[in-house]
Amino acid sequence: MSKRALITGVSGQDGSYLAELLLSQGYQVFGLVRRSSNERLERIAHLADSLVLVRGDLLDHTSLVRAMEEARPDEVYNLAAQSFVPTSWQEPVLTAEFTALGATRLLEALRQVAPRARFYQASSSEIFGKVRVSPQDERTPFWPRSPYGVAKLYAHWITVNYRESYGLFACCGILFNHESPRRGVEFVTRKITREAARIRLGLARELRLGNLEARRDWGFAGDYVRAMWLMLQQPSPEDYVIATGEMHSVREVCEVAFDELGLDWREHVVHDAKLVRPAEVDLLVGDASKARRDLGWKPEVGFQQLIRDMVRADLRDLSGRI
Ligand code: NAP
Ligand code: F7E
Repeated sequence: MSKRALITGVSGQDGSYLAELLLSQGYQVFGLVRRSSNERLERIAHLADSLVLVRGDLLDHTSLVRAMEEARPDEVYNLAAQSFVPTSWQEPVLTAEFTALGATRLLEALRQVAPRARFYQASSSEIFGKVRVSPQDERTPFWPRSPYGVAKLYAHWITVNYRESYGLFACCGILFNHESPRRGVEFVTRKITREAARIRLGLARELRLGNLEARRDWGFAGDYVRAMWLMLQQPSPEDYVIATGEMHSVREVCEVAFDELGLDWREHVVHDAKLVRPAEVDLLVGDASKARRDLGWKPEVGFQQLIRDMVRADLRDLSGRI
C-alpha cells in the first residue's frame, strides 16, 4: 500500500518541490492550504490532479485535527510558517502564532490522531543568528536575531521536547537558505534575479537593496527537500544541518545575476538604508557532515548554477508577459 504524507505549507517554495518528490515516489500526498481571498496556488497548479488539498490553518487546532483525520498520514512535514524575516518585526505576535505555536498545535493534533506518524519540522539556520563559530553544525549554540528566528527556535525545541517527552518520531532539519525559480520575490536572491531580468528587458532601471555585505550559504530548494524526506526514512529520529558549506555575499549574487545578462551590477544597484534590518545576521555557513554521513545527502546544484538558472527562468517568464 502506498504511503500517505501530509504537508503544511504545500503552496510555498519547499512544499511544491516536496510534493513533487513524494508523488514521484508513489506517496499519496495531502497538502494543507489556508483560506485566502486571493488563492495563490500557482506553484502547485501542475500537481492539481494528483494532490489532495485539505483546508486548514496553523492558527486553528480543530482544522489540524480534521486534516490529520482525513490524511491518516504516515509522515507529516511542517513547512508552513510566516517565513519572511523583515515581516517578523512588523508582525511579531502573528509570526509567533504561525511559526512557533503553530508547530505545537500540529504536534498536539498528531499526538491525538496519528501518534505513530513521522514528523518533520522546518527549522532554520536563522536560529544560529549571531554566530561565534563557523561553520555551524548541530552542536553550535543558538542566538536568534529576529522575532522569526526566536519563533523558529521555539518550534525547534518543542519538536525536540515532544520527541523526548512522548517518544514521537520527530526530526528537525536545520536548513540554511535555499532558493529556486519558485522562491518568493521578496527574498534577496529572487529579488535580484527578477529585477535584473526586468532591467535587461527595459522594464526597470534600478534595484534597491539593503546590506550588500551579508553572507549566506545558499543552496537549491530541490536538493533540500530530498534531505527532509531522507530524515524521516532513518531508523531513529535525529536533527540535521543541511547546507552547502559555501558562503557568498549579497554583492556576489548581484555580480553573478547581472553578469548572466551581460550587465554591470554597479550601474544599477542602489543602497537603500530603509532595507537594513534592526538586527542583522551577518554571516551563516553550515557544516552538513552529519547529513552526508548518515543520510548520504549532498547538494547537486552549486551557487553559480543556482543564480544563473534563476535569472534565466525570470527572463523567460517576463519575456512571455511582454
Ligand atoms: P514559503 O514559500 O514562504 O511558504 C510558506 C508556506 O506556509 C506557504 O504555503 C504559506 O501558505 C504557508 N502558511 C503560512 N502561514 C500559514 C498558516 N497560518 N496556516 C497554514 N499555512 C500557512 O516558505 P519556504 O521557503 O517554502 O520555506 C518552507 C519552510 O521552511 C518555512 O517554515 C520556512 O520558515 C522554513 N525555512 C526556509 C528556508 C529557506 O531558505 N527557504 C530555510 C530554512 C527554513 P500561503 O500560500 O497561504 O501563504
Ligand atoms: O535575506 C540581505 C538581508 O530575506 C538574506 C528565509 O527563507 O533564509 C531566509 O531568511 C540577506 C539578509 O533571507 C536585501 O539583510 C540585503 O542578510 O533573502 P533574505 P534570510 O533573511 O536569510 C532563512 C534560512 C529562513 O529560514 C527564512 O525563512 O540579504 N538583504 N538587501 C536583503 N534581503 C531582502 N529580503 N531584501 C533586500 O533588499
